[in-house]
Amino acid sequence: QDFHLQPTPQKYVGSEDSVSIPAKYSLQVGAALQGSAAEQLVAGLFPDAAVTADFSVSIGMKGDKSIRKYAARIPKQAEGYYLKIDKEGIVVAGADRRGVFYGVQTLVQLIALPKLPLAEVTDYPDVPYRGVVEGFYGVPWSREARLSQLDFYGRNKMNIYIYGPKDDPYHSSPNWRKPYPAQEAEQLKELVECARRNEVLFYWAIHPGKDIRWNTEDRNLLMEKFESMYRLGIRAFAVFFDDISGEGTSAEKQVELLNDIYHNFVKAKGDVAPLLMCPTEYNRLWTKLEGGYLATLGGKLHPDIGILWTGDKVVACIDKPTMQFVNPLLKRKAFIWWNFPVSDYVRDRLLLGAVYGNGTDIDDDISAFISNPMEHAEASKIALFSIADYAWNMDAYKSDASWRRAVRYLMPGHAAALQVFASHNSDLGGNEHDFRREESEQIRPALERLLDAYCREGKREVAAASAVTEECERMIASADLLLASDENPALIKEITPWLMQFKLLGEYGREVLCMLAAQCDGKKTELEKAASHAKALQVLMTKIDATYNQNGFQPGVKTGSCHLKPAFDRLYQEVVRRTGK
Ligand code: LOG
Repeated sequence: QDFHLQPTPQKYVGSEDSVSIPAKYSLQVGAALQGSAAEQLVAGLFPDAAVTADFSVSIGMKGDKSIRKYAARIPKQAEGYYLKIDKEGIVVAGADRRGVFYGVQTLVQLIALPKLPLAEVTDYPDVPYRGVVEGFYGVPWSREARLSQLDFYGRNKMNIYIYGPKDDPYHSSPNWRKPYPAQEAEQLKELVECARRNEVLFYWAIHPGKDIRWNTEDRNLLMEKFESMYRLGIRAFAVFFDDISGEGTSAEKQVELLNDIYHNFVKAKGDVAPLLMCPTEYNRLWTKLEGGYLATLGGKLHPDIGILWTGDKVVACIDKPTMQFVNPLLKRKAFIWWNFPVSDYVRDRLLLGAVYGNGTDIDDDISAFISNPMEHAEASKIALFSIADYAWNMDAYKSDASWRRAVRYLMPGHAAALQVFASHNSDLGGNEHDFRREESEQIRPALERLLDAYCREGKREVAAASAVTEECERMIASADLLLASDENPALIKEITPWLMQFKLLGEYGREVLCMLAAQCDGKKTELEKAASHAKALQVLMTKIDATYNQNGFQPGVKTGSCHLKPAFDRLYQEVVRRTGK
């Protein structure tokens, strides 16, 4: 049977042979796992355990009696696990609590297969923290979206979520000083509980720098806010100083505040995770070495405080040189905040493309790899799935294969249609960060041949024309299949305007090719018919662009904008030019 565990494990040794779990089995769960997420997951998988049976399921972490025999096989890496399935039973032995949970998550994937293979998995993550920072501008994710995300992180072995949506008034200025109203507070509590069930560390971030005054009053208000968040169950905190100007940007003052929080809040509580901070100079382009900002952080910020870093620019891929620049300055391994697939500076686009461009040799240079996603939560999972895969096992990471698995994961029943849509919705177009992504790669050669032959010689390259027509047919059918599907309603809701636009673009491309054929064959009536339809489709696309997603930044709905739309427009104009109209 064909399957791929997600994220790709470090070591999987399987056999063709399989076992079916008998009706009667015993279950031993290590004492230290009482009440843990792993125990809850296991209880759901094995609800009817007997006291003794020939088939035994043993779950435990290092030191537990239940898995003592396997202690030596547990990887020494944090969050590692050893999983064994044979004819006698199943063993999951974790290096720690989260390791056990991840072992059970792997078991969940294996049990879902038609046959449970006999296998041994020895597995652990490459990067200590893997996850998401909800750190974009725009409409913050809904309660439902966040709950679904946290489950998704658990399944994909991501262990951190940082709550920091720029447009939550209680995260940023001036309301960072105030506690959340009752209803929002309740929802945060619920999220914290959901994160716990998924072994996700729930960080709550504050963004006070736009109007903070460096006095005792604001210091106390910040501490009180953290206290109120602590009372909601939050046990991990971050302070963001990005995108501010003025007094708030002082490195000395930021360090003073953070060290104060570290000693008098984090350490004083005793059960709070390592403090994180996002600096004002959070990327190389914005770093003024002569100002000494980063040197001050590096030298004076308590070494246990993590520092976020987006790379060489606000939006950039991360590689060895990125890390060689920043780590010596910060005097610690930077905590990578990757600004992908965030789309708050290109809001008329969907970024559904493959995750590629990051070095696969940086696992020892980073303390974390977390992604800032799109305001479209469900659509962001395409990228997040691959980011989880990459950060877990960099050596094994295969961008294209991971992307296809991500698409299949989101809509297994419509994977082909979603893949067509995703492959034409990935580039950002020209943007302030000069960050671009490949788009429409498969059809590009045919598009180019078609354009070249027609624009230069007025010839219709038959093979290319039919390849492009077929792609247009696929676009139209994919859009319809997805729009009509109820397989993943949250996703379809987010992408509906783009699906509508995508269908029109397919119809437009098809009609433009009809125009081209008619022009080449000298069929005047057909040419006129096709041209008037193509023109109508242009009008409809403009209307969608002016009607949906009307945000105040980059309003509109762009699709296939990197290669398809420009090629169709160019061909349309060329037919018109050659017709002499
Ligand atoms: C913001 C972030 C925003 C992102 C992309 C950081 C650290 N801060 O330029 O909130 O989503 O860029 O637009 C940022 O990246 N500022």
